[in-house]
Amino acid sequence: MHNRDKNNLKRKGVIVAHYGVAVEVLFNDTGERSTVRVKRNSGHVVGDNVEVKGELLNRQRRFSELSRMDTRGGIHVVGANLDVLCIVITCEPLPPPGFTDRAIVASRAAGLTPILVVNKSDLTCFMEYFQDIKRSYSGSVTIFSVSAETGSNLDQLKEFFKEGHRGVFVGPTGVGKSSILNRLIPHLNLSTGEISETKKRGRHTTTVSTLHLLEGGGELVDSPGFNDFGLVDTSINELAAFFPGFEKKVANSCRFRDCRHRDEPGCAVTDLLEQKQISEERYATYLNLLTELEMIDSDPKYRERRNRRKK
Ligand SMILES: Nc1nc2c(ncn2[C@@H]2O[C@H](COP(=O)(O)OP(=O)(O)OP(=O)(O)O)[C@@H](O)[C@H]2O)c(=O)[nH]1
Ligand SMILES: [Mg+2]
Repeated sequence: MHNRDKNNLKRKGVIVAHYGVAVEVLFNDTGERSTVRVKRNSGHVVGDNVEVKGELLNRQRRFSELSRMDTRGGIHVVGANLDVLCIVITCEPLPPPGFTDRAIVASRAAGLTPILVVNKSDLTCFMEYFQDIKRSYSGSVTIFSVSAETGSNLDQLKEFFKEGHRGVFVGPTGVGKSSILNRLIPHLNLSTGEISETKKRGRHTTTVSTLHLLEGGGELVDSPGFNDFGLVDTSINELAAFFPGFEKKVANSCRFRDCRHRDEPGCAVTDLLEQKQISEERYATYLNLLTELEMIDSDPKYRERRNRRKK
């Protein structure tokens, strides 16, 4: 297409990479890509549908948005127009305590389906770890056990996505998010990093989010690793309903309708704890999340944001 035509045409596309002051747009009509300048902190994210005319870029309304809060209270939009959150975890490096539960709750609150992708099945630490994960999460979310190293079970992931899902890989640095994508998409060649021998942690190899099309159908976003998954758009009432393992028990099972499952009498969740159907560690995560959400709820800035979004 000639440049003159390009400048006059309004073209629709999707943001596939974000480089701070520029975004890469994949156009729907021709499959071409081009870089368009944006203001720093313009609010655009990977997955945003846009209309481009010359150097002007208009963002379209999002049908979904997944946000998280970092430990300093900063809010980050992980991606737009996603329907699946792929939580990538492994036994080396282990995710921080509570990471998986936080990610599942955030995903459900944003209307995304969470899936667990447990990577590095070739490692000796894997089997025991995977049994633990299955004990905690089977029945709540779909779990894939994969290895980017050997390629094991990656066809199951492809099969899942070919229905046309758009997912984002999230997880701590070094779990193998980019390595899995490299295996799923031949010739992709994303940079992958070494894990430091002393700290058993990755080194933040991926620095920007990028969206990739899977050959058989579906789309996946690779994102930079992070450890902190503070909830932003979840209400206190939603927390227990979305917390993995509580799902069936919470609806109408407690004596009090407004039970927060802390120390109220006749609580179905503390029953679960006594019956050892939920671990002390995961219940502690629930209580931490509850306290965090109660604090957020008393902060007018966040309350206003959440009320705006629920409209
Ligand atoms: N043994 C084994 N190593 C793996 C596997 N997948 C990834 N790795 C290794 O783990 C290290 C980190 O992989 P990356 O793909 O860079 O991890 P990442 O999650 O993208 O990390 P960030 O981009 O920093 O968030 C690399 O040395 C990979 O070779 C796996 O299935 N088995
Ligand atoms: Mg990476």
